Amino acid sequence: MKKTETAQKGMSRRALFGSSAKGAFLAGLATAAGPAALFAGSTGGSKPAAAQESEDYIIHPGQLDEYYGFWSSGQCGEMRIFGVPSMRELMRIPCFNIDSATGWGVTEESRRILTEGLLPETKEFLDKKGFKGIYPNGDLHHPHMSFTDGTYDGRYIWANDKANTRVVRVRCDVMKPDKIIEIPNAHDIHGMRPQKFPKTGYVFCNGEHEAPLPNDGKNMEDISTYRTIFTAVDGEAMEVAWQVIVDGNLDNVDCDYQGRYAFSTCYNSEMGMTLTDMTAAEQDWVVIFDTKAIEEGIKAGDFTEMRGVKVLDGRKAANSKYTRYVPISTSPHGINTAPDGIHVCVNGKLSPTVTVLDVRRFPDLFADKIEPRGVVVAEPELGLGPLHTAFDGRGNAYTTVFIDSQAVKWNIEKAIQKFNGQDVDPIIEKIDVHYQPGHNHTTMGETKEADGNYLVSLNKFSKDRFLNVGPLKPENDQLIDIRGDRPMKIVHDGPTYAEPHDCILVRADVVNPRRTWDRADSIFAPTVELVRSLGLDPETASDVIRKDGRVYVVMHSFAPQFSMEKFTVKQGEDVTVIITNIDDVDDLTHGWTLANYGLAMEIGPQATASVRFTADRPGVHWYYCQWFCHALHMEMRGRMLVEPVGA
Ligand code: K7E
Ligand code: CUA
Repeated sequence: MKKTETAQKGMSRRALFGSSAKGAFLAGLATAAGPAALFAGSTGGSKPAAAQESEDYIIHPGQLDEYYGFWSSGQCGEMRIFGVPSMRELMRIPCFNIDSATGWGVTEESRRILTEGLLPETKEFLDKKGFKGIYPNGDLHHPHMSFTDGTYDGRYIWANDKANTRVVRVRCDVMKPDKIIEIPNAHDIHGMRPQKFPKTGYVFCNGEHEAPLPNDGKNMEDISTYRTIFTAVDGEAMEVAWQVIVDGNLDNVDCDYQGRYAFSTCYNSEMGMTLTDMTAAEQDWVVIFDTKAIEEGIKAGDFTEMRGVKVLDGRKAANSKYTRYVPISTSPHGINTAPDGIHVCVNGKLSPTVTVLDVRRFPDLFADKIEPRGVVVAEPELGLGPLHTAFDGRGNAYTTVFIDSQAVKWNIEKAIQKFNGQDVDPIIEKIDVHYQPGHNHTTMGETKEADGNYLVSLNKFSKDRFLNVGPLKPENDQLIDIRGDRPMKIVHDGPTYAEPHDCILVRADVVNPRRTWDRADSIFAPTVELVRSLGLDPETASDVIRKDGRVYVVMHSFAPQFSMEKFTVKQGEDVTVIITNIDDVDDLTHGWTLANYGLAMEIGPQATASVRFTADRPGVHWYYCQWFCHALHMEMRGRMLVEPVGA
C-alpha cells in the first residue's frame, strides 16, 4: 500500500468517527475492538522495493543486538531488558513485584531495599496487613536512564510506581535495584524523567492524583483542599530535594537540555472528580517549572516544611515565580523534548494535535514578556488520539495516534512553517500499527545522540496478531525500521506480558554490566558484615551460630554442592540462612529453595544472599539449588532438620 493511500485511509477513519476525537475517545474502546479491526490493514504486501532490500535488522542466532531496550512492565511491577532489533527478551529485573525465581521481596537484601525507603505509617500499615512490610504489587510505567551532558551515561535507570507512590533506581552495573523510595505528600507517581544536563541530578516525578494535604481523613469532602504535588528527587542520594504544589492532575513530564526547566502535561484543570467534570473545559495545560527559581526560593525560605520536605506553592492562582501554565487543548498526555534541545512536543490525546513549544521562549514567559501561548511555535494535526512522540535526530518526529492505530512521521520544521501560514504539509508518512499504540520510542531518541535507526511502537492490543491464548491477550510491541529516508517498515511483532507503557533504546556500548558480582558490593555488604560480626568468613564458613535469640546458618556454595549437607534447628527458632556463591564463573548462578517453606533465592556468582524465617514446621525439609548449574545440579541439595518443641 502506498503511503498516500495509508494517509487517506486515516482520513476515512476520521470521517467514520466524526470530527470529535474527544467523542471517540470517551466512547470507550469501541474503536479498539470494532472499527479498528475493520481497518486492520497491514502495510506489508506491496512495499516499495527499497524497503525490502536491507534486512540487517534480522539478528541471527548467536549474534548480539545493537541496542539494549529497557522496558517497563506496568502492573507486573518489574523492568525488562530487551535486545533490539531482535526484540528478544533478555532479562527481567524485579522492582516493585515479588519474584519467585530470584527471591526478590523474600531475601533479606531485597527486603531491606524494598522497606528502608518507606514512610513509617506505610511500614506500619503493611505489617498490620500481614504483608510483612512489603507491598505485593507495583505499577511501573516509565524507565529512564541517567544522563550526562544530554545523553545516556549508563549509570542508573529510574522508574516510577504509580500504584504505591514510589521511585526505584536500578544499578546498570548489576541490573538490580539498589534504592526504592516512597514519595511523601504526593499521590501516585506517574510521569518521571531524569535531568539531562549537566548530569542527573534531579529526577522529576509527577504526583498524578490530588488529595487533601495533609491526608489525615479530617477533611475529605472539601475538594478545594486537595493538592497535586510535583517532586524533584535527588537521584544520587535518592532523597526528595523539593516539592511544588500545582493545579490539575500531573500526567507526563520531560525536561530541557539546558538543565533549567521541567514541564508536565496536566489534565483536569477543573479539579473534577468525575469523568464528565474532568473533561468539561476546552483547555488544560502544560506546567513549566523553573528549577533555578525554585532553588532560589528555597534559599530565601519561601517554603512550607511538610513531612520533612520543603514544599513551594506553584499554583496558578498563587501567580508563582516557580511555575507557568501554558494552555493546551483538554487532557494532553505525553510530553517529549526533541534532540535539537529546542522543541517540546505535547501530545493532544483528546485533540488530534501535537503542540510544539520552543524552550528558548521560556525565559520571556517567566519574565511575563510574552503570553503563555507565546511559547507555542507549531500545532500540527496528526490524527486521532496522539499519545507520545519520538524523534530520529534528523528533524522528524513520530507520534503514536491511539484511536487511528497509527504511527505518524512528521517534520518539525515544516510544522512550524505551516503554523506561520505557509502552505506545507508536515506529515511525511503514516503507518498502521497493531493496535492502539501508547508510548513509542526511537533508538537513543530521548538524547542528543538520537540516531534514527529504529522505532518501537508499544501497542496496547494484539487481538488477532497471535495465536489466541484466551480472553487475556498479550500486548504487541512492534519494531519499525526508520533508517534513512525510506518508507517506514514494520519488521517485528513482539508479544509482551502486561504491560509495557514505555521503553528506552540505548546503544549497546553505553551499557557495560559486570559478569560476576564484586565481593564488596553494597547490596549485600550488610549481610557480609553480619557474618563477620559472628566471627565467620562468608566464603569459607559452614556453621550454625546461635546469638541473641536468633540462629544463623552460614554456608557457601560451589557447583554442584552446598558446603553443608544438613543443619539442625528447633521448631519455632528464628533462622537466617546466609549463602555465599564462591564460584567465579560467568553465568554460574546457584539458588537456594527451601521446600514447603515458601522460600527461594538467587545467589549469583560471587554474591552473598540470605533469607530469614521461623522454623515452624518440624521434620525433614530438603533445600535444593533451583538454578540449573551443573550436570549434578539435581544432586545439589541438603536437609534442614527441625526438631519438634519438647523433643
Ligand atoms: Cu506514559 Cu501509559 Cu503511564 Cu502514556 S503512560 S500510554
Ligand atoms: Cu547450583 Cu543448581
